[in-house]
Amino acid sequence: MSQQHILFSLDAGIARITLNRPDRLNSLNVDMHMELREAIARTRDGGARVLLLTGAGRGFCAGQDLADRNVSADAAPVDLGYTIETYYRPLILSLRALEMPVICAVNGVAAGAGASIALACDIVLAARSASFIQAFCRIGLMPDCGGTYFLPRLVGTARAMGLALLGDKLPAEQAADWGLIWKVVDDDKLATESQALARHLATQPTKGLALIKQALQQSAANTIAEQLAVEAELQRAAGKTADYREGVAAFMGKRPANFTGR
Ligand code: T3D
Repeated sequence: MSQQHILFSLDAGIARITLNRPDRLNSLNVDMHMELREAIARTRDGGARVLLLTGAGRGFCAGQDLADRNVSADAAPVDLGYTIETYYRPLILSLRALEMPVICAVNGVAAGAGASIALACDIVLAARSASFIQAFCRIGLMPDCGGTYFLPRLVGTARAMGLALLGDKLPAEQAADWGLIWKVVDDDKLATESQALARHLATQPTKGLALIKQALQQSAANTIAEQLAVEAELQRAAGKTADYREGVAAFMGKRPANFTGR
């Protein structure tokens, strides 16, 4: 696959995608979207048990590449709905649907769609110097890529409104304090900590983890009765996995489990 704008590797169950346009703070253009799409498909189909997403250079992702648009006064209006539908919506949905944990290691600023992409991941680690910016309002747009879905659910409506209407920089530590992300680590520890987390998750019961992810995603729209039904259905599936048998056998045998992801 082409790797002009991203780097992709798959090794020992760990798929790794690095957004790689550091001189543009890894902002997204169409080619990058297409490479990402292919990398996520290879992650899904290639036996990976965890995906680790990060950025090259000093930024994680500054959202849409604004130089990719002709918005001069005499140009025809750009149909942003088209680009959202064609590129961003499938990207967010594919990350959410991956049947494995997706770790995001936010190595620097995450702005606009870059922030939303991070929030679409399952476990977000950020470098202490990183930040999150709902930059959309600064250019007359509104949060997209699930921003209006993730923000109020993660930090509540008051903070979501403030972030989205003001576009202020939210430092990583405050993002963790507010519950927007999982954890902050020192800058020089981000690579090793995120890799260690990926290594750990790649040895865990992958199907069970995928079911946890699915259940928590579904809970956002469900009543307690509906969610109990979801839990029953998904637990039924978990109970049929080889890793469930192995987990119980290992517990009873007082030995470490050897999960295969099946
Ligand atoms: O269009 C659609 O399809 C709709 C979808 C929209 C989704 C969106 O994401 S809309 C939001 C787009 N993103 C932004 O508005 C953020 C723009 N960037 C910034 O505000 C700042 O760059 C940051 C706050 C993220 C970081 O600031 P700073 O001072 O650390 O870096 P910088 O100097 O601004 O940026 C470094 C370089 O990257 C610079 O290029 P240069 O001057 O060195 O040649 C800058 O122009 C470039 N860059 C940064 N962000 C983008 C970008 N180039 C193109 N597009 C960008 N988004």
